[in-house]
Amino acid sequence: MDLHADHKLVTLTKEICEGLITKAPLSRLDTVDSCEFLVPTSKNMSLNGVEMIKKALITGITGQDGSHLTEHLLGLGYEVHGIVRRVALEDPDNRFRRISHLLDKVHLHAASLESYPSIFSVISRHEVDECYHLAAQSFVAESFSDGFSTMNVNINGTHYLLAALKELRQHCRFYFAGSSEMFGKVRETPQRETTPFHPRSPYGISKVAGFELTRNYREAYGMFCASGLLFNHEGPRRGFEFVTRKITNTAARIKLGLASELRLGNLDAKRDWGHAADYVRAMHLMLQQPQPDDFIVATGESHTVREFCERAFGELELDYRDYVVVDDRFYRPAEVDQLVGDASKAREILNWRPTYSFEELVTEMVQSDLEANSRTLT
Ligand code: NAP
Ligand code: G4F
Repeated sequence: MDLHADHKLVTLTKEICEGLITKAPLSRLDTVDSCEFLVPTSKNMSLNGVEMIKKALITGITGQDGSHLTEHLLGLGYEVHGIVRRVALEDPDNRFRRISHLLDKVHLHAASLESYPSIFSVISRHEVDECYHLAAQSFVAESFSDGFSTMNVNINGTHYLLAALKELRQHCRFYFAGSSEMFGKVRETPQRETTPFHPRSPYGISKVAGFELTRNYREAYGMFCASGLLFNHEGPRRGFEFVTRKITNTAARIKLGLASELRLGNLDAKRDWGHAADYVRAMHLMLQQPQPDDFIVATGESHTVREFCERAFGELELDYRDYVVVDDRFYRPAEVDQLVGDASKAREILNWRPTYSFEELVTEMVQSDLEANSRTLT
């Protein structure tokens, strides 16, 4: 029996089974004091008045993508669980700022990607149907400063999750947050699912390892494990250290008289920038397919950091050349010069398309930062 084929196994109590057996057009697999049914996974459904609410577990729920994905899944009727790590200084206003509007709707569990027992414990206590593994040390520059932590969290954390799911919930569908950084020194343009990897940073290497682990669990154990090869995606919730947010936030501060210059590294690097709200839809779609597979998610358009600056400062009627200072400190030991993705497979199979243009993305980020910085003045 092919358990991937758009169905999942659910366990029901004997009473509910008895009510369903004669009525539901489902495969009955077992009866003891509970029974298991194969039900379609495409949406939450009601069986004889029993609401089959899907449960999702998100690692990295406090991050940019985690917050957008949580909103998306809640909107689809999911019960959303998230893993958060303990920190010494509790600062909920700041720590949970991206999901502060969702805190009463989600279930948060303390666990660390660095601890297999903590992950095992969360998964053993909650019968999740889908697991979105987004948590990572995600800043490429930091991975050059501390490659060991990056590798430890990004590779072992992925392995711990997969191993715990294999032990406890083999039918849980798994999404791995792969990255265009895996293509690094690109072998062809645009990059496709078949383009060979040539990572250029400890971060990129860790993502190749996570991708291969995910594929191996799919092939070795028949688990539904899919990877998204996502190109850069941004938005007003982007971390301030990433170049887009650094540009929009500093440009807004310059406009308001709160800053006088913007120090950047390589202005000629090219990236395929989309909007995070668009990209989380693709993550969800990947886990609704009949078979697990890997997909590129990209806009197919590439711009230089310089073009991003020009557009962002232009939005505020400023000329970036008057404010941007090139600073060697922000160059990387090995750069990824240009990335642009071919998302035709996602378009055809997932029916996924980005809705934001490059111009709309920059405008939204600049206006959001202008508004936020203006508030600090009043
Ligand atoms: P992000 O904003 O940096 O969020 C990272 C998340 O990971 C945060 O929730 C963070 O929690 C959590 N985390 C980090 N280390 C952890 C640890 N040791 N234990 C538990 N949680 C930990 O990243 P993002 O932009 O949302 O990206 C999500 C995922 O997609 C990442 O895996 C990233 O590498 C990948 N990706 C991103 C892009 C992109 O352009 N955004 C593109 C391709 C792939 P704290 O709040 O506690 O720090
Ligand atoms: O914004 P960035 O730091 O993003 P990067 O390195 O492309 O990585 C992001 O996208 C990946 C997907 O391809 C994700 F997997 C990853 O997790 C992350 O979300 O840098 C973009 C470009 C680089 O070429 C960098 O050298 O901007 C260049 N840059 C120039 N000056 C700068 C700066 N980047 C940063 N962060 N800060 C600068 O001052």
